[in-house]
Amino acid sequence: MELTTNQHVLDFVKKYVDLMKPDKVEWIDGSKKQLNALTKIAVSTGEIYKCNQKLLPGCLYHRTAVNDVARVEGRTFICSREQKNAGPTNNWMDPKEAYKKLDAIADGCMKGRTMYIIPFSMGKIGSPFAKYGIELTDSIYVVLNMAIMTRVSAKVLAKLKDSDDFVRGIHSKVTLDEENRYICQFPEDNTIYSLNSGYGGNVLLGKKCFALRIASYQGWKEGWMAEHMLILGVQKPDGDIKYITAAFPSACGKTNLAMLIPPETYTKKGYKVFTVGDDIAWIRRGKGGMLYAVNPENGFFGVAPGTNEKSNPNALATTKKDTIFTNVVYIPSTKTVWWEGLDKNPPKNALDWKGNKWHGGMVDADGKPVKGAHPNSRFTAPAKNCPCLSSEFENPKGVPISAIIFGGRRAKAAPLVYEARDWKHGVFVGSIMASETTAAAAGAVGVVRHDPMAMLPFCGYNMADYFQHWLDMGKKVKNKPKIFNVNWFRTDDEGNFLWPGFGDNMRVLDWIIQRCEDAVDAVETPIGYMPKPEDINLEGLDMSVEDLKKILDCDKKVWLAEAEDIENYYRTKFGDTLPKELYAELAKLKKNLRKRSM
Ligand code: GTP
Ligand code: SPV
Ligand code: MN
Repeated sequence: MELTTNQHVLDFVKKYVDLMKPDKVEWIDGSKKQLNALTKIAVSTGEIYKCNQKLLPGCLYHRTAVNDVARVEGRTFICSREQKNAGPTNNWMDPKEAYKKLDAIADGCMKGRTMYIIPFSMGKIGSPFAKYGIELTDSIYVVLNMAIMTRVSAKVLAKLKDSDDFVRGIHSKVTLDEENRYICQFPEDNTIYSLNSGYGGNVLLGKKCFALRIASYQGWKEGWMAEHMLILGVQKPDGDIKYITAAFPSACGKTNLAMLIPPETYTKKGYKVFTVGDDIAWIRRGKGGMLYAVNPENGFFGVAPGTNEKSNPNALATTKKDTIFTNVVYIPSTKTVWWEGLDKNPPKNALDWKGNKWHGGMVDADGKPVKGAHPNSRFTAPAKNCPCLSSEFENPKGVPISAIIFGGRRAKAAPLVYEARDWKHGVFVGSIMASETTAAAAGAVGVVRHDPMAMLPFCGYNMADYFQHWLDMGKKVKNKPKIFNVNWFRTDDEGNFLWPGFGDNMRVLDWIIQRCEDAVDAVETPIGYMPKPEDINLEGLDMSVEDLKKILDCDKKVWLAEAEDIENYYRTKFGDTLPKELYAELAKLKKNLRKRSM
């Protein structure tokens, strides 16, 4: 039954029913009863396996197609009317051509299938931050994931009333043909069109496509920001909570930092960390001349490999019920799951992420280890399962931000932490972010590339305008967050990490908070303010101040080469379109690096 009389919604649905020609149409109200019935169907067709309901109540298992395991940046397009509005860092297609191409692929693609109509909200329904969407899909897996990751409910349609202000999401698996896979965003039409994929970021349209690509465009037009950032709160022994957001590229540690458990030297003093979000932050100006952030999502779509009782016990606990596991190892005898880095007891008789027989210690014909879980295998878990979920998670006004952190995966160059001198310099620091690529996107892994603000794959408009928007926001905000850069991934020449990371990142957050409170001094270096090594708390850690100094360095030769690379990046990518302030910051960096006294 139709859940609305909104003519815009009905027209939208009709248009794609006529095109895609499903046998059946089903409106999703998000009720447990309906989701259970859909799960039953998906189990009967083998799309989904039910896990052991005693050990993992409500948990499900799914494998995607082997050629469909990550975001596909090469096939992701911003279809703005003018190419210059997609900018130099995005793939662009003319919207008319794009619709024509996609409609041709989609023609009749749902014959023999059911179209599910999912009304969903990004952000708490009815809150000032909330934005609504309708996703059409032929995948039960998508329906079940959206019901965890977003707020799926008929209430969305009630709130929408007869308004046209909703994002239109169109998805079909079609035939999962890689050659015809397209993830297209039409920012001027509030529309997302995704064909021939069944993998997370390509098909859970509320996430990257809407909450970042479309929302970043909306934020630019409406004076707010949509960022690829986690949000966490650090509660100090006196009870005061400081909120921090952090932008790291995909698979570079957001979920881990957001759910961090502080080392004992902190917990015994009474420090606690609370999670508001692990991937996306929508940021607006608010009370007290500050920036406020909300997490528009309702769940976590986290990287499974490496998640364990030691690295991230909170994430692990979050996945113990009502969770969907994708592309991890499945153990038929116990109906449980496993992934590399979960524990030291890999199963003896299991199925790998491709569905092939697999056992721990398996090697291929060349003697190389065969992984059981895909490196980008994921869990989809409800936020409310998270033991350290912030009490402010649903606060419609968001949380006030004291600090913004940028960071990437850099084996060399970038120090453990440094602070920008001011907002403008901070925007520069974000704009020069570079990071090694990961398995979260199809393509080579471990290649350093520029990824400004961790938004390279997610900015829905011209990145030069995005930089200007950042600069403009700074001008409008009185009590601006301080901006920092971190790097947990420095290695020695053998490739070993030089910083313990994970929970011990609290030691860096501690310094950051002290800087926000003017409670600690810093050393001025050519790239910004750095901690005095003795100001990073190393208590309980097997690390000397000498070791720490190795990752709290600013090697001028390395940074001069870095500056050349930034100059080249700026000039060849952006040329004259780049805000002049950023060229001025680059000139300042070069000048500082040539100064003897610094
Ligand atoms: P997306 O969901 O793709 O946006 O990823 P994310 O940024 O949330 O990354 P996540 O926290 O899932 O971490 C990705 C990988 O980085 C995992 O394999 C972690 O084990 C590893 N990792 C996270 N934090 C640290 C750290 O502090 N040090 C080291 N060495 N590895 C880390
Ligand atoms: C990322 O790649 O940054 C993710 C996973 O968070 S996906 O939803 O696939 O984009
Ligand atoms: Mn992400």
